[in-house]
Amino acid sequence: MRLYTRYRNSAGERVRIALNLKGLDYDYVAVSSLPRGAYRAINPQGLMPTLEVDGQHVAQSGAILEYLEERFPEPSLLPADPIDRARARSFGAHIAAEMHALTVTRVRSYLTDTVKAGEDGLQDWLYHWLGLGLRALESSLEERSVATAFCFSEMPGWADLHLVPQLSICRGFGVDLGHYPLLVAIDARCQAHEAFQRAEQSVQPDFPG
Ligand SMILES: N[C@@H](CCC(=O)N[C@@H](CS)C(=O)NCC(=O)O)C(=O)O
Repeated sequence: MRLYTRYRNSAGERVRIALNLKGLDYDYVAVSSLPRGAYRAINPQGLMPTLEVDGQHVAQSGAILEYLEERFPEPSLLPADPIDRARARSFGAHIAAEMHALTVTRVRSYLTDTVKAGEDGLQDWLYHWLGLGLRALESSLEERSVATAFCFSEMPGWADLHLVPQLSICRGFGVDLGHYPLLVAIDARCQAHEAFQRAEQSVQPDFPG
């Protein structure tokens, strides 16, 4: 398998963590190393990551994660209990669709360059959507019937691999994470885990310097 990504690619980091948790080898292809226009031919959506399997390309981290889970079911990224599985998927979807998608580079650029939102407007936008998302995620952990070490299991998985890259983004934007003790504690546990460490930005081959 080949993963088209770049070091700073939150959605790609989710997939890198999943590949590591499942113990799967893959070739890392830095999209910045490709000739101009080549990536669009691989992924018409133009967004990173893309997984290549036997010459076939799959875009969107959610679809890639589903593929990996179906093709390589063990170890599973999802908890055993069906409700916990649904909660883990819901947690991941909230990050991917309700937080990350509203704050990615192209959305921020559109706000500043086209909508002329200005720096304050952009800050309001980011803090509003990220704050709303973080509060929802923290509440969903508070409501668990069992306080597991990771989001919905004693092992890191689907929800956790979405959480860690998203908290890194929040820190990058200067969001105060002090109100979210459960999220921060789980993030710290994940960061001690090798699968997360090997997926982290600064150890990717295209990380500058
Ligand atoms: N929903 C997509 C999001 C993909 C996405 O927005 N990726 C960003 C980076 S995290 C991207 O490729 N941006 C285009 C760019 O930076 O040139 C997924 O989960 O794969």
